[in-house]
Amino acid sequence: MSSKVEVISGDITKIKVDAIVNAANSSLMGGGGVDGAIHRAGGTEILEACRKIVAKQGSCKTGEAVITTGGKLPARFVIHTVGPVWRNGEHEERTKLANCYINSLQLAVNNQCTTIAFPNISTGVYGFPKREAAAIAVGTVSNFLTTNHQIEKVIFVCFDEENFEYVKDELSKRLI
Ligand code: AR6
Repeated sequence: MSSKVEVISGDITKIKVDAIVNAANSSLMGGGGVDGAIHRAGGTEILEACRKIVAKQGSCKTGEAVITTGGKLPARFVIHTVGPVWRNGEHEERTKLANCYINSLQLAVNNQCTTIAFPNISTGVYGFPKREAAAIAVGTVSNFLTTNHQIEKVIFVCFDEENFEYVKDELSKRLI
């Protein structure tokens, strides 16, 4: 699996993959952080698609994921997932964060994607401790790739140095 997963520093809106993942909120109506950046760069088509999804199925629950067009982004699709707000670690935050990665990957597979990029879900305003989030992200993606062979490339796109170092550490542990 090692060569299939990489970590880079950068802005996820610039990445040309089949799908980029958005750290959204359950309203799917946009927000700050990476969510704001994706909607700004991708244009109104993404929000329109989100509105249709909400009209049909209601809001997106924590740990779940939905897919829309990538609009003007280089990525074909945006997968919107809702990470958990960190409270004290006793509200199933870890399981819910892992579900974000699993459900996003499964949705990518269902839509014939082979390449996908993730931001560090929940580690911004949602306050999930970054080191632990990195371990969950890398562990969950690695497990998924052992049983699914359609995904050829997973890129962790880290906006801040701390997340980059933690994800890099977690990946290097798995290369030994
Ligand atoms: N590319 C990649 N990563 C980014 C970018 C970018 N352009 N911009 C920020 N990040 P956050 P959350 C990183 O707060 O914690 C929104 O308002 C950032 O450094 O975007 O899941 C939503 O609408 C951090 O490591 O998402 C929700 O209400 C990571 O993205 C809420 O924030 C996640 O930070 C979700 O909170």
